Amino acid sequence: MAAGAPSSPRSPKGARPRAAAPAEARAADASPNPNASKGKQRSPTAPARARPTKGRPRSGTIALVGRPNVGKSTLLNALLGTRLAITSHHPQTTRDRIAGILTEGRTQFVFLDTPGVHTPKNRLGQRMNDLATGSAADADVVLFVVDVGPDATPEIRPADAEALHAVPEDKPVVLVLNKIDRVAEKAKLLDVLPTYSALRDFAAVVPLSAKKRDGTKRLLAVIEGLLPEGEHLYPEDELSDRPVRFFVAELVREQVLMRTRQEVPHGVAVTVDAYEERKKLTHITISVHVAKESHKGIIIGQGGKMLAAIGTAARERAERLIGQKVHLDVRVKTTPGWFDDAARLVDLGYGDDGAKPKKRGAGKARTEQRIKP
Ligand SMILES: Nc1nc2c(ncn2[C@@H]2O[C@H](COP(=O)(O)OP(=O)(O)OP(=O)(O)O)[C@@H](O)[C@H]2O)c(=O)[nH]1
Ligand SMILES: [Mg+2]
Repeated sequence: MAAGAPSSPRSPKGARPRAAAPAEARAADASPNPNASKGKQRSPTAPARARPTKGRPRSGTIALVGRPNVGKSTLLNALLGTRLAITSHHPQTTRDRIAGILTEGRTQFVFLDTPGVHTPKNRLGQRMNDLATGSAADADVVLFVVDVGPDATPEIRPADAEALHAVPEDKPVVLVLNKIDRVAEKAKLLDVLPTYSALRDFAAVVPLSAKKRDGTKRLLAVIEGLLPEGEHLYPEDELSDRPVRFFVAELVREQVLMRTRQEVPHGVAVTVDAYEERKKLTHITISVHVAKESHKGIIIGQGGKMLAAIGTAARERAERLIGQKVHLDVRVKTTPGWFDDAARLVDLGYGDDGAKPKKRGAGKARTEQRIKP
């Protein structure tokens, strides 16, 4: 995918280099979408607590860290009040560090969604873990996210304990108990607290449901109290440090995650080969890279049906994101074993560039089209 893509979307030179592929399949789709531009609004259910407009500004980075599938990306979206990061029921959905920026009054929250901390099986997995632990080390505040099951059992999963171990001791850490909508007997949550508190001196413990956006206002208030005083890190009208093209690639990957199973989704990478904004239409060419030739047929589907469905759904969401009609051209390529090949990982957007949030005015990428709140 186009992590930190280097130049203006108007320039074809800014396209990520294409990986070599023995064959290509295409699905083009540019039918009109009456809902275009709706997606630019923050949801009306977004946290809307009035924040001070006077006094010293507060600003800082807040890393969302935890094992895969606990709901970090869902929580990021709930805090921002908009669907920025892709989510899925597959573990290891998030592969990059993605900044989501929320400016309320004099306070700016720079949330860093991170990949789930896990036992890596390849270079990609190692990079993902490095991004998570690096973000935790660099951030001002860490939200350590765990999920509670329907029984709210007080046992700590070893994988949770390991992920917490990766968070530096000196960080203010807020323990977020997510998915409380699944717990029928809420009083049981109290039994969970002593077990976790024995692991670390948490700055606060906040039970919530990211999916239902229940408890996010309280979490924002807690975080605000932990943020350092300082000027805002980003312009107020910015929602992410990533350019639009990054999110378009993610939308395509999200469709693949939704429609495929087992090892297929884990072996898929998505790159933007061309991104051209015209007056009334944005032309985008995307490559879906699969790790095995046999996976190519699965993504294309019978008579090209699967690829067409992926293209249509991703295009509709891209149109809402960009606020303009989109012509999306999706190709499928086989790039064997890309997740263990250092050079291929760089080609596919998984180089070292995603490790740190790009600050205001830093580098050429700032000239790329941005998502506005
Ligand atoms: N019931 C319930 N499900 C949730 C909640 N938050 C997230 N989920 C679900 O949990 C699954 C994983 O959510 P993600 O937000 O993708 O999890 P993640 O921690 O970002 O996962 P990785 O990116 O793989 O590390 C999805 O199916 C979500 O819909 C919640 O509050 N309640
Ligand atoms: Mg995620």
